[in-house]
Amino acid sequence: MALISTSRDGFVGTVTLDNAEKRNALSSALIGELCDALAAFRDDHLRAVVIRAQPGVKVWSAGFNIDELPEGHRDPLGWDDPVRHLVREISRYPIPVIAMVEGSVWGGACEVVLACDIIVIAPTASFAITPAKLSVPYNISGMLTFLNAAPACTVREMAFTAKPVSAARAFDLGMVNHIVPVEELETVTYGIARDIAANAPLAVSVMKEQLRILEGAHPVSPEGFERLQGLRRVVYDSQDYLEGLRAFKQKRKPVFEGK
Ligand code: YZS
Repeated sequence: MALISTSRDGFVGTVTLDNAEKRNALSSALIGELCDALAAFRDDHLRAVVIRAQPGVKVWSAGFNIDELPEGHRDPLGWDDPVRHLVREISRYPIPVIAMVEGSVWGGACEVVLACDIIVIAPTASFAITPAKLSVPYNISGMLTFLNAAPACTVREMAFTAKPVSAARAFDLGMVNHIVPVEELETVTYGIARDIAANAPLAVSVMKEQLRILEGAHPVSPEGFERLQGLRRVVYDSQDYLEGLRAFKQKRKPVFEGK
């Protein structure tokens, strides 16, 4: 069964997340389809891509498919994890990607949206950084996505509390480009997409790559990197990580003991 659908209008492509039953959780299957759609749009030389969910959804995406997280003693968010592939694909994609969001956005999906080039939201949107709810050690480049998208004090509050930030607050903090009434979401989003598509694609594409490289220009020493990986390992080797996964599957609140 297709988990996304696609359409195109002139130089603008659209990917619609289409698995509302599972709240558009980012399974490897859904991400595979999404990456294939992006590749097809790139091969056809489209000039702007919109990623959206079905109109009226309460949940834009529930984030990483928790059922696919490993059962401990393995980095749950390593280099080959599907969410990492998708974030890399969007940020290295030579075409601007616009996230059009109504409804809540959780965890890995929050990173996916914030990795997009332009974000247009309805007042129903909200954003949560959730690793602390599950005891997941978020990966290092993912933390950089958050830091590039929001002030450090906001990232800290969002990461430590795991509470959703409202659409209005996300806009006030500069995390998103536009907040518009839901009836205007498509008009504004596709207006931006058409403006981009009317411009010089080589120049747009190279500016996108320049910004990606400049945003990522944070040197980390080998020792610092190894320290962070070692600290992350303590988390995914912990009892709390297993408890976080178990509690989600059993639909109950986790009881964390810090070990
Ligand atoms: O019971 P069924 O089979 O119908 O399935 C339910 C949910 O189990 C499923 N589902 C998910 N399955 C896998 N992974 C998910 N993230 C996920 N979210 C939901 O979808 C079916 C409908 O879910 P309900 O809970 O009944 O829907 P609803 O009452 O509308 O509540 C929607 C929310 C989104 C509030 C609720 O599903 C929820 O809290 N989901 C988990 C949100 C979350 O914490 N996501 C972060 C996932 N973690 C990550 O992205 C990173 C690894 S990290 O943890 O590091 O941030």
